[in-house]
Amino acid sequence: MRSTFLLLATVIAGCSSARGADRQGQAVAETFKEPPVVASSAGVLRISLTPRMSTVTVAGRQATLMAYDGLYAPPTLRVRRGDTIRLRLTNALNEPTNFHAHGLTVSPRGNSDNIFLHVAPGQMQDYEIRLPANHPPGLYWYHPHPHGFSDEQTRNGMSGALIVDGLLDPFPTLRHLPERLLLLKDLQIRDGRVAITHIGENTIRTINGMVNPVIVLRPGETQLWRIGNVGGDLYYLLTLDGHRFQVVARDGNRRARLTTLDTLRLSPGARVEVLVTAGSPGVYLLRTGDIDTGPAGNKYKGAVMATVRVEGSPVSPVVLPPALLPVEDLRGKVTNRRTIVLSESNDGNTFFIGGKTFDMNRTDIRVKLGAIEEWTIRNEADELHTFHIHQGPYQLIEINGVAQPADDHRDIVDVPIKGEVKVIIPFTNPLIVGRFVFHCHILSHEDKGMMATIEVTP
Ligand SMILES: [Cu+2]
Repeated sequence: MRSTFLLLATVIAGCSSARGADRQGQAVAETFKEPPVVASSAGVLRISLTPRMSTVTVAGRQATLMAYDGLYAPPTLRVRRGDTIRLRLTNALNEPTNFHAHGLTVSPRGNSDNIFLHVAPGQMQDYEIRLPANHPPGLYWYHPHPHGFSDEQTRNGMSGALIVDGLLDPFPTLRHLPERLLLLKDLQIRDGRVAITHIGENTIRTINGMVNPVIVLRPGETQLWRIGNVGGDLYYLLTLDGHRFQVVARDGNRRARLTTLDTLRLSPGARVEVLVTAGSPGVYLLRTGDIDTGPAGNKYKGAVMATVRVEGSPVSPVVLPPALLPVEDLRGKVTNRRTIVLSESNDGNTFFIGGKTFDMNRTDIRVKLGAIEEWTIRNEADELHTFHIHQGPYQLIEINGVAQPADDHRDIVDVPIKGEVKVIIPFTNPLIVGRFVFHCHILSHEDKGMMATIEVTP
């Protein structure tokens, strides 16, 4: 019990003060920093990752957890369009793992972004993931995807960023803006390990592995913040006191225009890239709000995520472009329609798509390359689920019958309780021929069955 109270005290101290006098360690109120970067060179990104049990310090507490190379915030992979990622994954865990590049439009076959490939304990696997020359630039991420282990490994901290460079390149006034990466990850520590605990209680929420880091901007300065929810199961509802966000991209896909929002909602797995323009000198808190995912879901309290200090000499404002670049509208191009039903057992322990739990040997949907399909995703449960499909984004066209603006594509959407969304998925890129999956990105749901297979044939 005592350790639980100490943990709470640590978190509260971290939340209440930017420079917080934390008795237990230095993780609270650190100066903002980002994970190490491994960038491509001459078109190739080479990296080795070794997931293993590691003892790390998070929020001033030691925890023994599964981590890539002992890092709770593992390297950011930074590539350009057309590059190849050559990854050597050495599994030093005592359970299977693998590597998934979330959101990338790349091949699902062989040793590319193939989640059916499992790497057994003690085994090594070389991956080769080729990005097409026209791949959308933006924030993607990587995490393990072996069915039954995805949630646990991701919640332990096995997730990092994958940035395809060039998001702001077409816009002369924006392309040299300073940028920051904010990876949101939650942790529940019990007895020095990551607990499989009820979401909410004793949850430590981190940015790049830090609790309440201090981010400094100059008055009037505009920065590009790339924000990703790379945890397993939690939602974030971000606000920054006295400021608004101008959304450039969602899930690594640039929008047709900047949209100003007070609140950024990040479902598990979602990313958003925003411009933040600092106001007058002062201290402002970046907060996440209270979340309620429904009667059969979870409720958890908000928290302070970071402290933003605006100080120093003012910067003259950036001229924002009136529009970004056009985004393809897939409405009117649909070749086929389907309905996908998400549901769960009454005890909340088994999760279904189309009434079935996941079977990697069963092919649930077959699609011919070239198809553009409209899927109605219906949620019959008493809690939120999300819809994510591998090998590329889709266009969201309706939420509960309400038409949505055709100004972005994305790869994560919430499906309302007892409600539905309509999306249009293009199966048009020859690269995605093969078998892959779609699933709820609340990873505990995915591991308990809410995933299905799809095969795109030539
Ligand atoms: Cu779900």
